[in-house]
Amino acid sequence: MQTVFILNGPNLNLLGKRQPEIYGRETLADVEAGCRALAGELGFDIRFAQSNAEHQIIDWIHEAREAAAGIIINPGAFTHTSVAILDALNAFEGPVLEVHISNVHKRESFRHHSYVSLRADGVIAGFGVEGYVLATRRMATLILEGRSA
Ligand code: CA2
Repeated sequence: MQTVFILNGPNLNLLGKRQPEIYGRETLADVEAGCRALAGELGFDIRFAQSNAEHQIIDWIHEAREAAAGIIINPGAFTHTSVAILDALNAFEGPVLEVHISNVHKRESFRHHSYVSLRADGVIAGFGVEGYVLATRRMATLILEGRSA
């Protein structure tokens, strides 16, 4: 069975515990459960992970080169700063989807630019944690398209 990596960057471990007006009340464990259930219905497995360390996220993206059919990533604040994560994603051949819980374009101007968007095949922002589920569904389509290409 194919695996999709769902990677989360800094501070997302606080989801559901702080700033619910921006990020909602669901925890990252709730998000993982929702994605896992849908992925199961769609016929693939997920590996769901979060780290506050940039090098850890880069190492997971490198692992994905051998182990994942696609990557869904919410890089947190690294979205706006990390050329290193962009470089790692550029070395991954499968589909990449970028997710943001909040609508970054409605927030401070430093959140309007994403290095990761230069690689992402699709971007979801402002759909709350539902964005992860929508990305999981879209990933199934992209993986199927990849198989027939
Ligand atoms: O909207 C998103 O998903 C972000 O990637 C979240 C990042 C932020 O730096 C990006 O600009 C947009 C911040 C993640 C912090 O997550 C928290 C969750 C709950 C409480 C506190 C922080």
